[in-house]
Amino acid sequence: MMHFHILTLFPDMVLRGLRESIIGRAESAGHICIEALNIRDYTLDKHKKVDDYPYGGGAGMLMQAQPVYDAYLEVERRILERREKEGSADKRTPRVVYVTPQGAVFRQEMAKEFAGEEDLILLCGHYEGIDERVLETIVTDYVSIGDYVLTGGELPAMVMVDAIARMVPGVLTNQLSGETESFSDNLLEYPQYTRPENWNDRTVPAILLSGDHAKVDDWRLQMAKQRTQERRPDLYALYEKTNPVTEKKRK
Ligand code: 6GU
Repeated sequence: MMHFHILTLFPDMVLRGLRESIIGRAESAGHICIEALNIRDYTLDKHKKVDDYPYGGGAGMLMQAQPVYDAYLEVERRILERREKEGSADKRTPRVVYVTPQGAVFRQEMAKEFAGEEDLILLCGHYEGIDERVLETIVTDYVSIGDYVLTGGELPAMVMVDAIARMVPGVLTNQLSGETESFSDNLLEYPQYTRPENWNDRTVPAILLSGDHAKVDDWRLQMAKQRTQERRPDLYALYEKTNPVTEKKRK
């Protein structure tokens, strides 16, 4: 069972989003566990303040180090206590992912790698960011979900938990789908069709009705390559690098 620990100012937003659908069922089934701690609960400020002005001036407010650090210490304490109780052999210190546009862009390989952790801590920033000193103290990985700016780290954290959780064994009922689908080979998915065979005068490609599985597989690969070339030339370049063209088969 993989444990996600989310440090955020909006725990309800994160939990309500992740307790729906497949990820929600995975939690009910005991494949994963998701907890969210409200950073505001750990402030020592009598007015529950968690932010302040940046030294040197500039726009906006920053999250202060103290409440973030104390929330982190509580998660760390819970993890060690649970591992002790379960007699866990895992001696790794949990990774702490700070979700920020100032990070490496999240990719499928990272999702797979993080899915191998027993515990994963995700830190969501708000306002203009977090005091650098607490980041230097606790963060192991800086990860972004893409080159655009959001108002907070909650949506990115939800994106990452979803992508990571579905790679945890048992979460997907169709065990193959986690492996064989989009990006596992730097290719986009091929087009798919379901009933009816004729819809609005548009028919399903005949080869898919032929029952010839080898031909179907080949058609799907060709379509996946064509679509990747057209829509994601950057990904297609990676595909070609990892799948060099072999000597053409001769008759
Ligand atoms: Cl990970 N966080 C925030 N706040 N904004 C983002 C992001 C992350 N990735 C893209 N924009």
